[in-house]
Amino acid sequence: MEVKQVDLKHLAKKIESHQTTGQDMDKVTIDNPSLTVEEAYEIQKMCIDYKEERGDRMVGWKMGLTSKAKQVSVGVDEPIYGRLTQSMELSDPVLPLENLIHPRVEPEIAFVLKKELSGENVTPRDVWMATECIFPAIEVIDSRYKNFSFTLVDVIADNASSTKFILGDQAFSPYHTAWDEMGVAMFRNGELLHSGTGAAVLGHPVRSVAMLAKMLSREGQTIKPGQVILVGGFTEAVDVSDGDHIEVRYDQLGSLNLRVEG
Ligand code: OOG
Ligand code: MG
Repeated sequence: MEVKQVDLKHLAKKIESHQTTGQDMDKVTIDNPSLTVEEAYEIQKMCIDYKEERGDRMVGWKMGLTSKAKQVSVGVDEPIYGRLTQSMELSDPVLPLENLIHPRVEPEIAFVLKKELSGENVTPRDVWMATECIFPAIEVIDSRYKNFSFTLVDVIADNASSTKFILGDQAFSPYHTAWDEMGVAMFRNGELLHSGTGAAVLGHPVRSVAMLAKMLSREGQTIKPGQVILVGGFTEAVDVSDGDHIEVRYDQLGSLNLRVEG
């Protein structure tokens, strides 16, 4: 019997076009139930190659589904990673809705490294020795799948729903505060929707960076100096629509704001 080979390139082209045009699509696992996690990461990488061919540039990584709240809300119970590019970074606290499908925002922090991190034995101590600074951050995710519904393989292939992110202007020393104890509170139009602490992210956000290095080592990849790493949402994400104003207050770091415009 002939075994049908999954055409990863074809799937990557398709997903990447939906990422660019902001049209929703059926889950890739519907027509390709045998797709593996490894193949999904290959598709993710190919999508970024297509973006780079058009002049975009990779600037870092994101971890996703590192908190229980996030895992429960999307029904996928293991951490994943995605790739961040230059065009995803917002330079002003304004989110244009053009080419987005059903965006959600999450309170995060981002590590920026001064030294390369590699290998499957990376520890929190290694991460501290390699970290230059930490920023408060907001991530905007937007699944390309209908109804924001997916399996583990689908969401990996769709670059872990990566869409936009913004970092605060002020960088902080890694020793500024205890990042697991740091509280965040997320407001939409003045209403408090979610709050949590850094401990929600794998017990301590530093563990998310260590886990990323380990996951990348399986693909022979490393985290490079200067790369941004979003550690994963501290709380559930919130839906946003035209005219919304998001404020995230971080203990000891100030606030980040995002205005949503149609
Ligand atoms: C997957 C991406 C999750 C996070 O911070 O947990 C994520 C999704 O929820 O669509 O970015
Ligand atoms: Mg996130």
